[in-house]
Amino acid sequence: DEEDTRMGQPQAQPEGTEAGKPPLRVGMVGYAFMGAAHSQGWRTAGRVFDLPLNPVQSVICGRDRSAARAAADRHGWASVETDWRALVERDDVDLVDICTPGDSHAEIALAALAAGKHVLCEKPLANTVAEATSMARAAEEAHARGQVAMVGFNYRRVPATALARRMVAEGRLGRLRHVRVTYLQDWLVDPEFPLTWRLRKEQAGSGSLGDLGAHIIDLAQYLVGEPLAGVSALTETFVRQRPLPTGATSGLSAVSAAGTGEVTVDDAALFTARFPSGAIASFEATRYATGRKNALRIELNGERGSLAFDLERLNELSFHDATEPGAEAGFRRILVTEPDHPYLDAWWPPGHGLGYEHTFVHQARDLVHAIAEGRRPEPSFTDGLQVQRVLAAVEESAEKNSVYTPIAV
Ligand code: SOE
Repeated sequence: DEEDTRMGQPQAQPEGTEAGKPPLRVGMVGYAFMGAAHSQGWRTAGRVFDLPLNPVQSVICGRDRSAARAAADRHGWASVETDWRALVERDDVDLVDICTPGDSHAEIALAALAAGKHVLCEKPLANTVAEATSMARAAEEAHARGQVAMVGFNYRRVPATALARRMVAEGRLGRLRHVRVTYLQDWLVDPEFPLTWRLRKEQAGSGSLGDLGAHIIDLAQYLVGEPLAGVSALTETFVRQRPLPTGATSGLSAVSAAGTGEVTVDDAALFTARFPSGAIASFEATRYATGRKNALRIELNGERGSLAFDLERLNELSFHDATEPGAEAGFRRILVTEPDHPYLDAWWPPGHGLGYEHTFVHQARDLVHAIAEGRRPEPSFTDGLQVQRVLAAVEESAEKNSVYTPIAV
């Protein structure tokens, strides 16, 4: 497909990223919900943070030209492609940002790495362990050539979760005993909600497990600082037939057409797990938790203290310091809005909180630094592969009536 560049409209340099800094020219594939979120990240990162490279929104790609054109205008992209292969081959693209459903991640990422591009890929990294393995291998080889490949587990970039990681690493909780994690949403409660791509195995890989479970697996492993050793799981699909959608998805949903189709993914996934150091964990991922909107909650209990986080109150972290005198100890709320908290020195005056979209700004910031410094990014494709192995072990355990399933290394 021919390129659709708006001539005579040079992209404005983001404020604070004065000319002179080398550009990082981004090509993004996909323009729906995640495309919009990543666009905000690229547009804002250089305005808020003093970055070593200047992100430039070069080109956005979508199969429907007029929809992609509209997304480009809305979200600030200079040009449009309708074939991702053309985007990947463009000389004015340094980084390919993959915001498509999971069934195209591997093909696009492998082509982008082969073309010498850096890559940011939405979660979960792939739909199968085999795909994720080839992506992680290609990323390692590309790293030796100076390329960087990151997977988009954006909840590591909430200031409160980054602070929690710092506190765990500093030993504030001591030896960990319990990790309790849930990710609860309710957008599938209505049985008339249409059969969008997130409900089809061939596109999404799995259901709540890959969509939400992947986030909490990554976050738990990141906070604890080690990979899971094994899982015992059960999964369930509550509504097996849903109305077929028509037209494009909007947000998470779409307009329903006549007829129904089969839901081929899990609606909910529950599992217990072990960490190698001895901590035990429980996980729950569902899109049927009536009244819970985006309730990613994690609690860590250690010998010296506990931490608790809830994404629905994302500017807060609860901390119980068990080394304090018993009569005064108790959970206290840390308002994670201060300049000495992760990411916050670049934002607003003290006390002014952040939201969901800022995680994508922080993600862009961290990726730009990794590229400029030639560092392996966190989370890398190898980290994404490890999460994929946990997802596969959960499915295997559930098929075998919850038998304990070690995570292959
Ligand atoms: C829908 O469940 C969804 O948008 C996920 O796809 C995202 O990964 C999560 O961050 C928010 O919820």
